[in-house]
Amino acid sequence: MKPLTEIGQLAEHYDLAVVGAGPAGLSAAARASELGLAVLLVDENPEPGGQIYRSITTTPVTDRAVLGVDYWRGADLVARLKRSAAAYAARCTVWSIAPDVESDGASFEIGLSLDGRARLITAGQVILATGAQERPFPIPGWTLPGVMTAGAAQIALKSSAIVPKGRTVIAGCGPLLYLLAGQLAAAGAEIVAVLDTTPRRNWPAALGALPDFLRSPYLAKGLKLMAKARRSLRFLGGVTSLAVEGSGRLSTIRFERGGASESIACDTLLLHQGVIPSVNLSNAAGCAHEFDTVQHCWVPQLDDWFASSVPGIAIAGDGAGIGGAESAALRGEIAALDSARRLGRITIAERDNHAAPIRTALGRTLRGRRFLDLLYKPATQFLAPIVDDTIICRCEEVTAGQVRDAAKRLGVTGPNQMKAFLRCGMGPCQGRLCGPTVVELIAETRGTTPAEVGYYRLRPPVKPVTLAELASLPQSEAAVKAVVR
Ligand SMILES: Cc1cc2nc3c(=O)[nH]c(=O)nc-3n(C[C@H](O)[C@@H](O)[C@H](O)COP(=O)(O)OP(=O)(O)OC[C@H]3O[C@@H](n4cnc5c(N)ncnc54)[C@H](O)[C@@H]3O)c2cc1C
Repeated sequence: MKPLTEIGQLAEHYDLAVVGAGPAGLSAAARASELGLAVLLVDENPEPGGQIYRSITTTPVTDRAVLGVDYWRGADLVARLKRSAAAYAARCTVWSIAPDVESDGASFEIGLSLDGRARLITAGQVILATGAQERPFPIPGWTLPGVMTAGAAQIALKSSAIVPKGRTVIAGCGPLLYLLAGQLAAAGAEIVAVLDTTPRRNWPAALGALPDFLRSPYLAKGLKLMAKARRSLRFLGGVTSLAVEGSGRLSTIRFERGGASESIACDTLLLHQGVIPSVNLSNAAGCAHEFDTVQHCWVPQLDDWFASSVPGIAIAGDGAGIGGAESAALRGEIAALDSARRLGRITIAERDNHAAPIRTALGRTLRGRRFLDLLYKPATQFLAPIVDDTIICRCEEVTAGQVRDAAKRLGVTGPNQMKAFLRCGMGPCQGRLCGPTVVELIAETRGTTPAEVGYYRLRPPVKPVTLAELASLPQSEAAVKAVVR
């Protein structure tokens, strides 16, 4: 591996640029490099590992039992990258991907930012391995200090061995809820309750997918995780509403279950409602997306090789649809094989031969996933918050009531038009936090589906980049066009 610490060290051109150094990106970069491609792997984090293996090379959490065996498996992926010849730029953010006008569409122009300096480079192929984000979970009062996402608490734990302060409540649903609760408790957090919002009515739909789940690797892992968490923590199921109370900061979480109202005094509330693919970069790069009704989220349209609708851009890992870390790594390898084939480095037959055993393993890792997706589909009232005052766009402070009003009274039919009326999706996060909720609220108000409503049309830069950085870009014709675009 060739570590790059300054933007000037990047080459002008790579055969393949891989965005994201989680399991998908690490595997894709290593495999492509092993096949002889000139590879650049970039990630905005200081260390490789992505979400699951975050800080694997530097974490101060040395007790292996705290983060669990799955976490430490990431070391093998990083070691494979280190053995490869791939270039790796940490703390490097990709803010744009567009066809390179000077190469007549034969390569992509990629906008990068590292240490306050921007740069445009080109790459013949691109693999987006940008992973997942937690599903937005707006409830009344969720913007008060003391409330954060469970994933954010996990980031603090993995990267800095920090656990939440005081009496801590975790609320939400999804398989990761058990993992996160278990990890934080093992690390010494005082978890006073886990409020499970999994809708009981999901069970009939999920039961149809149970046979595959019973034959899947998820079963043993999931049961072990649940048994451990339930044995040591106070789980309250059937929670149907949540609201944060406190003056200037969280002091109480109020919730309903079984038709009765209850409350718990706490210092920290961690929210988690599953994860969804991060689609901002793929969306801004022009890749077509569709609404997956089982995972209930937007996913890119891909072929069997994870190639998107934009020739030359593939999307691997959880960014292609939630499948977990093992499947992310396998999907990264398959996408890398196809990139090598597209660049003419291997034949179709070689690609197919290399991919066959990986596909078998991929089928095994994904078996049982459908059961989890159906069981942990969030309740409607958490997807489209009922209480009108609930802030859904934190950047622009737009409420659920404002979106409903615009959809009903002003006849706004889609999220792009909603931007013009309310500015939701126009702040620094560029819709990452409000997008899914805005779509749900419009669909609910207009009596239609998220698929009908559509999603934000995003534009580069997809991540904040300063004007000074843009202004300092070399003034080639392509650079001027990149800024003007
Ligand atoms: C907060 C959180 C915590 C999770 N924890 C776990 C866990 O403990 N166990 C588990 O099984 N699953 C976990 N998951 C699910 C999960 O993401 C894994 O299935 C796995 O990490 C997916 O791998 P990936 O390679 O697809 O993406 P990721 O591991 O998410 O890696 C994506 C990488 O892309 C980088 N990136 C994204 N956009 C850009 C950009 N524009 N420029 C530069 N870099 C960029 C990110 O910094 C990140 O490192 C978690 C998900 C989230 C959101």
